[in-house]
Amino acid sequence: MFEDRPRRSAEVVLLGRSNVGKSTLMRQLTGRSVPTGRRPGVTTSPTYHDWAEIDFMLTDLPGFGFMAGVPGETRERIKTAIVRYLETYADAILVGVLVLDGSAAVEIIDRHLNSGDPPYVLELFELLVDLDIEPVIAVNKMDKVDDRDETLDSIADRFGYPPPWQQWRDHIAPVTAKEGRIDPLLHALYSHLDATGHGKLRGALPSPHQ
Ligand SMILES: Nc1nc2c(ncn2[C@@H]2O[C@H](COP(=O)(O)OP(=O)(O)OP(=O)(O)O)[C@@H](O)[C@H]2O)c(=O)[nH]1
Ligand SMILES: [Mg+2]
Repeated sequence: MFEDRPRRSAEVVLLGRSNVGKSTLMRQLTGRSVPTGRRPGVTTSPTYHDWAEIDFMLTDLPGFGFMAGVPGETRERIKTAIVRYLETYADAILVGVLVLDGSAAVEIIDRHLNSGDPPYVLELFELLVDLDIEPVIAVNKMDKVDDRDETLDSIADRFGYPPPWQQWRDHIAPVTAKEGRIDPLLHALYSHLDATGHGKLRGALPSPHQ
């Protein structure tokens, strides 16, 4: 399934439910055009964005969760593929960016928790931690969120980071990918690249505006 993965030893992956804005974020991070808003769930393999001149790539993993018209069996296959991908390439993956839709995430997580069904984003988050992949929760679509701090505190809490969320800026990054407002994510990525001895890879990513 992953035969076309470029042989790179440093990688950042984007993962998250379908339609949260992973591909939009990818476009902002690479400056390249990436198809967005496509019919979800059709592609079950990752999209790689490789920087030819350096040993680094950014990977857009398939979206998971409910997708209109996609059978449960396909959704299960995608989940399994994501887990296998992370396990197989954990040594190369420096950061796992878990992308959430800030206007919907708390409700979705709580609905699952209340029905006794572990939310898949929390399971994935724990898998990243177990595999020693630094997790960054990119809370996207902040343009649609009115109660910013309350929402971010709730998200922090659900992922086990005691509020206030501002204490966890290396792990919680509010963004509006559609408008190119991604500085908090860039700062979080930079700090993890630096901490893992890959500070030179900063140059592959855009510069923050401030
Ligand atoms: N309001 C708002 N909409 C956004 C933002 N970022 C992305 N979107 C929209 O969300 C929709 C889905 O974006 P994609 O980037 O295709 O989402 P995805 O996570 O790649 O979806 P899959 O490929 O299906 O997993 C598109 O209509 C985007 O324009 C944002 O910051 N704010
Ligand atoms: Mg996409």
